[in-house]
Amino acid sequence: MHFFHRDNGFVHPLASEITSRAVYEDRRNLLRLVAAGAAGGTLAAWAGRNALAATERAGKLAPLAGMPSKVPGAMTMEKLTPYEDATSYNNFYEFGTDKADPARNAGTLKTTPWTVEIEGLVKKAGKYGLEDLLKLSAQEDRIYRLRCVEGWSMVIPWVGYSLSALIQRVEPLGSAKYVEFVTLADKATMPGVSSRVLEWPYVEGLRLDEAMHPLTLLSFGMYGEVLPKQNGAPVRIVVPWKYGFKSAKSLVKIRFTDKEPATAWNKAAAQEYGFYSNVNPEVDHPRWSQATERRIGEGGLFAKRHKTLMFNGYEAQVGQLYAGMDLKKNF
Ligand SMILES: Nc1nc2c(c(=O)[nH]1)N[C@H]1C(S)=C(S)[C@@H](COP(=O)(O)O)O[C@H]1N2
Ligand SMILES: [Mo]
Repeated sequence: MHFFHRDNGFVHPLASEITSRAVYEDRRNLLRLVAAGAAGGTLAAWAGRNALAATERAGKLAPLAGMPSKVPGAMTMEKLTPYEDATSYNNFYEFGTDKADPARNAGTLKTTPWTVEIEGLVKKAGKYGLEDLLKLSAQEDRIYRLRCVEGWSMVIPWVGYSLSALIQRVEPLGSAKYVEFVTLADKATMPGVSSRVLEWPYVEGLRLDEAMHPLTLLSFGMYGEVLPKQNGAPVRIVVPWKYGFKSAKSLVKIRFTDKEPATAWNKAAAQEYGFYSNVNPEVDHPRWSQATERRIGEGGLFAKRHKTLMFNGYEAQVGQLYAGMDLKKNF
């Protein structure tokens, strides 16, 4: 980001309250078929799942069942990014700055046991084990666009639940206005943490109302399986209307504060990466336009670029959070 030039191309049905086991299974099968490139991500393709079952990818990771989300806007029908692309073209600087580094190097990440510490302006501070977090709320499938500030995008079927479920459980104090996300920085297992590309640990943050928005996801999986390490196992944040770097991976701490958190990319280059970092085609990065994006998996250099959408296409859901704000100043 700071170091890279603009990416220019080179390189359902609604769930009923009680969703049956069979529906979960069908949904997962669809996600796998799509991941294998065997289906187009449409319900029509879903209907053909049995015929295509033989092409199902051999699951390398443990399945993580989710039910189709009921949160408005959480299920784009755009074609999913192939699983292979979403798990081999990554930004996770703790494992190196090359797009292929996380897939190559993240095998060393030890994800069990794992705890997330809740601290700061909150009643129920403490360490929460992954097993408890997994059960805290019902897991949902959510298909979100992911737009990286570098000018590329993907469509990823995540599994998780609204971060608001966790926030409500831990009871923030009235004085809490922001949420800070701190991610793992372990020199022994993360080769990038010895470099000075960023200040470690990687820190991100949201305003409390942004963190409480139902689209903000606490994610444990993707493509119907537990998160691959390169995608931020075992638990990460996904904020679909903001540039990808706000979606912090491999979370170890969530801190409630009354001050805007100092975030990793803002500390590295404040004039380029603001606290808000809402996807906005009208606010260019100082070194490149943000008007369009390259969809990963669509044929590289010769594929037509997509128009970038305001708030990454989630304006109807999140626009109200920024009513009256100058989005050019608060970039
Ligand atoms: N801890 C941590 N989280 C991170 C990053 C990182 O370098 N370290 N990169 C961010 C960036 S720039 C993007 S675009 C997304 C990429 O997520 P993905 O690899 O799952 O697509 O992760 C974000 N979360
Ligand atoms: Mo990114």
